[in-house]
Amino acid sequence: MTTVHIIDVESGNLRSLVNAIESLGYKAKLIRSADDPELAAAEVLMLPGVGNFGHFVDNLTSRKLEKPIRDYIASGKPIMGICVGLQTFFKGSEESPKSQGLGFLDLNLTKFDSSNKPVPAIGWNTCTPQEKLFGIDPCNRYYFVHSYAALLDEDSKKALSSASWNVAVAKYGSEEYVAAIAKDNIFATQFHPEKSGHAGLAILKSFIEQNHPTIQHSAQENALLLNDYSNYGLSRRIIACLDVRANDQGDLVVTKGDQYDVREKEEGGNVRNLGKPVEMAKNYYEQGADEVTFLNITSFRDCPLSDTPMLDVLKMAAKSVFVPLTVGGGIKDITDVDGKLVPALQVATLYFQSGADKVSIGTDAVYAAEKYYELGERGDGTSPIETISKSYGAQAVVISVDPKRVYVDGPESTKNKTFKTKFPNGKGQEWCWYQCTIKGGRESRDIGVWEVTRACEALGAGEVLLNCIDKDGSNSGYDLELIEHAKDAVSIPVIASSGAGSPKHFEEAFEKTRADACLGAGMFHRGEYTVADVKKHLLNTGYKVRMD
Ligand code: 1PR
Repeated sequence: MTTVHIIDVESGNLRSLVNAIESLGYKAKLIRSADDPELAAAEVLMLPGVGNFGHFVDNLTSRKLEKPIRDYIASGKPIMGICVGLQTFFKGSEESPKSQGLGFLDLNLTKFDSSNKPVPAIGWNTCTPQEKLFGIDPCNRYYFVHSYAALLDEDSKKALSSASWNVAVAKYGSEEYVAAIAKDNIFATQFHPEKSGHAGLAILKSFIEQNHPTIQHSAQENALLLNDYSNYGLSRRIIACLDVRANDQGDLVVTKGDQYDVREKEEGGNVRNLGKPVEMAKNYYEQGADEVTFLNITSFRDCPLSDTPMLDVLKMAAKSVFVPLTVGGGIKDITDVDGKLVPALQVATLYFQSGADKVSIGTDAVYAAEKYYELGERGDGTSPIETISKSYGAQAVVISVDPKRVYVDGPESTKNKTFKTKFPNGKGQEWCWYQCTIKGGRESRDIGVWEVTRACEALGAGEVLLNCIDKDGSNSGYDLELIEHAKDAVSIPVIASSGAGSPKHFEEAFEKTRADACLGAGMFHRGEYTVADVKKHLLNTGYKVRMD
């Protein structure tokens, strides 16, 4: 059995890559030091990196790994870089001007232009190789998360081509950049194949087996799947969400509420049990979900770290789900059984090490926003949003808001931002705002979605999961006015949630709002529609969604 060796300089969570390699039937082993005798003996080497360019390349130098890596490359054996691993093959990066890359490509990395699009670039994009390249397929989507890239113009394209590099080119907004490169025994991708579903796994397999399959598509497939570069080139995401809690028998189950009430209406009022979390996550991945989100909905109860069942759920799910995983509920400072305080950053770290790509913060996001305004629109560096974002980057921090619509006579009736709705209430009130709640809707606070999302963006959140208690479980479609209200408030991506009951509702949200992603729960859990049904509907109505 082939063993793949992976350079680990603790610059990120490598569990997903190890899981992906093992799922393909190979062995994976981490190499942490230059003294490891396995490094010289390795037959296939991977160089994965996330985060800061300087931190990564400096670590390679300080751990004396640079020379053995160069020797390995000189031996002609295959090496693959991933994300910052790809960037390491370049000369340097604007991100860390004092640090030097390996310099195999005579080009520097620069930051994407953020004046006309969101940076970091997060999501599913396409890319096109010049020649056959380990099965990279322009009709497939691959998962990217980065702010810096090897941007291309006519001169740099010519230079790379005359140096015999096979380049796969991607486009984000109007900027073209290197999505993958190959020459001799070096191959590298800016995207994460281990998070790019079956399409990504196929690339890993082709690289390990060193083959370059031929890609062929019918004209009809090309018409449906090739990127039209709307939405900056990123496909609209469809997310499956699993609300998880223990039922009355103590089993961990996926449940689903109506306006957050998860108990059956008939006598006895048991917690609704819709299935097993890991099994359902795997099903949604196989159906083509672009992301899977787990929410521990009883996290408002104090739960010691040693007894956090979601860690095991995540570890298990990450073995068979190769798209980004988000986990929420209980990302906060915790007092453990021995009375020791465990900071939210440490809680989040455990989730990242278990396979999460993002953590989602609910109750503490509202507290952080309240404090932000008390301090005169600034943070004090202590909130979970700030500490986690600082360590893992904004793309790893989602805030999950649970608002309800409140009607008022006019903007002067509340300190919170209002707007005039197209749907006045029974009393004829035309103005409304969205009041945020905490602890799973159990307590309302005097702060709105507008205020919370803006504060959290300023504190370092990278995305908003926008629930709506009024719409939750209603199957009546998303609250479109709420989505636009949130999009007006922030520039980070907004995930529309609550109310999806049919594929048409997803289409409606993408057509009538600027939602970056749409999340569904009940309609998938009850088997009314699959994620694939939604994707097919969107594809047939002109949305270039990811098909895997
Ligand atoms: O406050 O940081 O510990 O996080 C708790 C998390 O748990 C929050 O993200 C909060 O939204 C979530 N939560 C708490 N109680 C409930 C509940 O339902 N009783 N679920 C809950 C939130 C809403 C969505 C749902 C959509 C789509 N559920 O997750 O999936 O509304 O549903 P639909 O498509 O069926 O309409 P913290």
